[in-house]
Amino acid sequence: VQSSRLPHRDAPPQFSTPLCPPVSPPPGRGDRRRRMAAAGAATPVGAAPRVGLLYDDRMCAHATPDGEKHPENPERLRAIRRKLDAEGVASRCVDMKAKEAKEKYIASVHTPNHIKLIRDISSKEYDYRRNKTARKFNSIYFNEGSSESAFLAAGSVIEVAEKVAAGELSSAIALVRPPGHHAEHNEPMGFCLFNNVAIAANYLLNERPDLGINKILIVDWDVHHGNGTQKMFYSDPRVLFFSVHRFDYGSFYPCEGDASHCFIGEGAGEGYNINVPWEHGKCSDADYVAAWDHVLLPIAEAFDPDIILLSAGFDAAMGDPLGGCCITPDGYALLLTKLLGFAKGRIVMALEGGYNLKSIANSLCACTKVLLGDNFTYNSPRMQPFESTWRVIQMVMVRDELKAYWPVLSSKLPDNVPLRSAPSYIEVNFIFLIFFLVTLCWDLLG
Ligand code: X5A
Ligand code: ZN
Repeated sequence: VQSSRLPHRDAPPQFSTPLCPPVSPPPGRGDRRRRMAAAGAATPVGAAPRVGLLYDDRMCAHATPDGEKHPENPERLRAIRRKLDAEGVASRCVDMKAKEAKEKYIASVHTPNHIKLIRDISSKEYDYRRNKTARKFNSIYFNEGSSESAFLAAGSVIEVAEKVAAGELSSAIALVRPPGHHAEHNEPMGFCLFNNVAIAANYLLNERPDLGINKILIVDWDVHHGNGTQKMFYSDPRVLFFSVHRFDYGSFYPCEGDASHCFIGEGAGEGYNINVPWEHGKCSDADYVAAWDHVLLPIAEAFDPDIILLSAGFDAAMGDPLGGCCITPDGYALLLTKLLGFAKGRIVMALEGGYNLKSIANSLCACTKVLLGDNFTYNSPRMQPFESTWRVIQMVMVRDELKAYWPVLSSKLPDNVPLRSAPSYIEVNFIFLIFFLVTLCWDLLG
């Protein structure tokens, strides 16, 4: 059982969890806290954090054209909003409304053609070829509401990021859809039309030098790889992109090799792209906490970001129909708590995926309470990280290719960690494979 106290007021959240013996905490975290107070953090000592909560019904307009069932549907936003209202947390936040993104801000990330397509796709003239156009892309639908929703989603993340960067809010949550992290320079993809988080990051860095944001950490905990975001900042050392996702040796969506740990950035951005690719599903709080304690947090400490943008998909949550992982609401709360020790707690959460209405509502509620500074106790369900997680963490990235950039990663991993073997469905598949080969031989011989 670990008690995580109010990150804004008390000591920083504990660095480790009993799930997974950590590397020794990097030095100077106490100092950071003091530096933070001295530098005038957004939240004065003792004051309640101001948490922005952006919800806007207009982002429910994007829906499948003929009401076909789809996991990425408007009920997602409504389910979250209902839960936050019912728990009394919405009223404790600063209410924010969506704003359409200006095209010039989107243009830093997407091509003129892409922007024109998303602008025009909902117009009357497009009525007869909207579905045909959608089919040209990978996992995309459009309706008459898509344009407005897409511009609002991008504009909303800009809006909250600006307020957090300016210190008007301590942190913020943008409940946006369509999601963004799969959207590429010149194409919508994977339920995403504009790359909302990439657009906001670009806005802070290039349009608002007055806000003093020079280094941005993007954490993408959506169960899918943030392929679009990775590409946008691949050679940019001002943005450290960290994505943890199912990879399954390249067979998990978006099924591209660039989700592997080998992709560490290029040119000036070399070392500033970090992928933690799971080998299979069923990953739990323990696996994510291990990735946090041994990879993300030491690097975040060294990078020392001015703000954190969180691509907050909740499709790695327990019960998600697409993700097949099992992070609990408390697990998300713990992961978020651990991030609050950086960037003076300036965190902007932007919704990405997450398709089980109950899971996303509960998870977001737990996260909102963390940002509001509520105490919570992480009751370890006594789960252990997978052996594969340990492999991914050490072999992977870090210990070899990345440690040239992040010397902090050279510290030795503990060798006495209790681990569990791969989930049973992998063994079951293996048995089927043997069975298939035996019958095949049987057929060939007989
Ligand atoms: C944002 C997100 C998932 C796309 C899956 C397509 N997209 N099969 O979670
Ligand atoms: Zn996803």
